Amino acid sequence: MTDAVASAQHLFAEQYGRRPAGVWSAPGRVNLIGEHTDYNDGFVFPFAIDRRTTVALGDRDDRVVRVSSTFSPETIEVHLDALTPDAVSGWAAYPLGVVWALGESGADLAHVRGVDLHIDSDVPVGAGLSSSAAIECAVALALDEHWGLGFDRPTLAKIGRLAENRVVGAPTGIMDQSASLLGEADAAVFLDCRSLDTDVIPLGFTEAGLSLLVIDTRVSHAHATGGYAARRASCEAGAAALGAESLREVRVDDLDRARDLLDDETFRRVRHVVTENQRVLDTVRTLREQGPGAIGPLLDASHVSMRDDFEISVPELDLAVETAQANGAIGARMTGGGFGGAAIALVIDDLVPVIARKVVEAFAEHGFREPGVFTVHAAEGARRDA
Ligand code: GAF
Repeated sequence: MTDAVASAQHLFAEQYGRRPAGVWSAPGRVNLIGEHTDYNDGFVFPFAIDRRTTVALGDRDDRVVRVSSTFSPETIEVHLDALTPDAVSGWAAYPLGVVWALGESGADLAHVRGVDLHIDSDVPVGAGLSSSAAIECAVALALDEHWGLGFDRPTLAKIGRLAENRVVGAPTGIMDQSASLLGEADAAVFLDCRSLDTDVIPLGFTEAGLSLLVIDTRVSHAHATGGYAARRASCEAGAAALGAESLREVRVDDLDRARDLLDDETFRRVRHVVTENQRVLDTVRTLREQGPGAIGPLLDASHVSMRDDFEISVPELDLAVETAQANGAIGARMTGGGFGGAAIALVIDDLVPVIARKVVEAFAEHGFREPGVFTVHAAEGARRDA
């Protein structure tokens, strides 16, 4: 039994005074490339990471669901018959939103008994590594198996997204939940967000002597407000102005025509998404044909596109990327929704300590908060642990 499982069982017993019936877990994710393409029906290439959220679950005799966690002192409870999208807020919107979304997606919850849930996590919150999807997917898999609902993983990913869109209120796409549920060790999930076809592709980082460094800027972001929704709205407006159902239908060759039809800002938003989709395809092909050491320029170009065209970077992310590149990273880019969160750098193993130190020094010189710098490995997706 791993420490995380023993700890989840212990914390559940402390909270609820009995042993849990089971423990499930789901990982956070790093997106290797393909940013803000998921809600445009495009391509993404994320992987599940070795940072996980655990959910310990115990049965109840009534129809109440209680949730507690190590990141908040409060225990929230709601009756299954009273669960609506407006009935919950704060961190509990993630787990209880999933309970609502299961029912909304066709699960017959009229006869299930309530549960107690205790949630623990080592996915950093606000770092752009999708701690939210990790909670949603761990809870979705736990309840699906415990209640015998029989949903498959792609449907559970949609259920997690529905909770996030309708209960948390963030208009996000399907990428994070797909990575958390479908990820495999040492591989990334190439996902077509229109067909939802997936291909799990070995990354080969370890064999190539490469490490993936995460630089958490500690600039926190939230996707329920502000820039994320504005970017999504620009993409939808751009697609409509071009007569396309989604930006997935727009090709790099169409961009000259798009420039004449769109205002400058909308054009740049569209150009990011269209070129990013192509970069995902190029990354997958390059990885397969030449190995991970050859994908660096695509990662670098992705960052420039997010910085200049999509305008979702912040000075801390740019500094992290530039410092990693200047000190020998193979490629670097911000990852996730932007406006804060983390950058990633693909780095030769021997250079990890050097680049980590240089980034910390550069942040200090600029008067920025000290970043968190650590390596991650591609790990298995959501699972039952005990
Ligand atoms: C966030 C969202 F949750 C994802 O759906 C995706 O849009 C990402 O930002 C940007 O690529 O993580």
